[in-house]
Amino acid sequence: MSARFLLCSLGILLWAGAVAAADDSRASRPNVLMIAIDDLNDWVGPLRGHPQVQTPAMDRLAARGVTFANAHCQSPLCNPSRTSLMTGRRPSSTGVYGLAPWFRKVPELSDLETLPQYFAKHGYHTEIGGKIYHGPYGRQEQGEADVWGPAAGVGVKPPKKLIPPTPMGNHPLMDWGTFPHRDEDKGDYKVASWACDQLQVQDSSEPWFMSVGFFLPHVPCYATQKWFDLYPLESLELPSILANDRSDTPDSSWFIHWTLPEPRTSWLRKHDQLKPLVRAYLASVSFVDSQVGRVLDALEESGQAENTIVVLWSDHGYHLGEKGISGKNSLWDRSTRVPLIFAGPSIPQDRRTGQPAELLDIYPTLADLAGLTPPSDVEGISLKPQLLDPENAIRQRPAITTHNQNNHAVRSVRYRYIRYADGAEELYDMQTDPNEYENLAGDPQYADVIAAHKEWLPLINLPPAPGSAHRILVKDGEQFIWEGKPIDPDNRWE
Ligand SMILES: [Ca+2]
Ligand SMILES: [Ca+2]
Repeated sequence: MSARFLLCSLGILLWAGAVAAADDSRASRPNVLMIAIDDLNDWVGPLRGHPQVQTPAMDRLAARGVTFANAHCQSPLCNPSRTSLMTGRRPSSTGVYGLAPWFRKVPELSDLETLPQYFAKHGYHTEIGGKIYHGPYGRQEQGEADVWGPAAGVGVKPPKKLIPPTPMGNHPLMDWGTFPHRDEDKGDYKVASWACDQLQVQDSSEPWFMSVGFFLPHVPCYATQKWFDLYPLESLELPSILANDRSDTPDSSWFIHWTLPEPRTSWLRKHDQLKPLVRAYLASVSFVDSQVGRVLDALEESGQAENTIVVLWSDHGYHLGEKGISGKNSLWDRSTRVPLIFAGPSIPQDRRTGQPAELLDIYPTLADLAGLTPPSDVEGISLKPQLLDPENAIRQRPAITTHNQNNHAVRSVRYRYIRYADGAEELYDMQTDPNEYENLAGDPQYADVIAAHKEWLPLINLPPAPGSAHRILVKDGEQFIWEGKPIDPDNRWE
């Protein structure tokens, strides 16, 4: 027998042993089904953010698991929120604050290991369908996922916009209402169909990590008539909107969303569009919930539900008239509070926690739940203690949201503290004032509360990453500059 043959045989034996060991560990790993929803605020059954909202699928998921009732995004905008969640880094640690860049284009960030890549490294088959990263970012790129499903999209659209021309250029996405079409022709329906098909054929001998991202209730809020019928206009309840609510918020609270295509409340009122927007948003939420339901049904039918962790999240919240605006880009609960629900093996059923949680925590939490050691350099904290003991496990760290350099919100169990780049502050007692009407920052009796929250402000605050664009605010000396143009604070358009 030649030495070469011996070595070769030994090699095969070692290789076979390694494969067997890997197979053993693989077989015990749970699958992960991550469902993302775009621009969905707390208007879902489990968070009770709107008294009339109907989301039976999310209710069903919450009944199977744990709802984080005080979960917040890291940035109130698609790209920075998703970049943070998927890379495990705060916006202030990457400088990704705007709708651009795609982080892979930034030399210092290009090698970051994303959540699916981390699972792929540990033997998982990975799939991404619909909106997980912002826009076209990462789509079909080698190494981001094993399988790419359909892109997210609106799907069928009406021949022309359904609402009057909106300010700031009548953006084509700024639209809402119903028109004759079929649910089957919507982008989210197609994404759900893809996910259902994939769940049917997933190999049960290999763990998989599937990300499914829905587009609605992102504008345009188009839904078919049946979803509008759930919310008759006559009985529709509007959110609580306080007149002059911004009289006690600093100028910087305007600077961080200085000019945007999303109409302000004054425009909505002037054009009788507040109720139609609220109704269209609710209809879109119920439609997208039905697509979540289809995916959850497919998971049940696949026979793999018992060994699959499900996590559902939204990338940030949405104002529907509160504090003078529609849209996101603010540091209040309306923009930052998001649904975050986990269900699956070892997670107790029908429980909730009011401990603060961050979308940043999803990365280490999923790793932890899969029995893997979370990477040491991700900035989130595993939520496993809260998942195992939702009512009692304290999370020391508050949830921190960042919008552009040096503007942060710190949300604890009881308070929301906001500090802007120019030092301006807000403080709300969320227990006595859940709508954040009264800014307590100037009241000396809250000095200790402010000091305690200030401790948590991020120490690293990078300037916008190279290639940053869209919704970027920078401060040059005393001058604030929005999207490249100096802000004139006296020329405020409310
Ligand atoms: Ca979004
Ligand atoms: Ca106020």
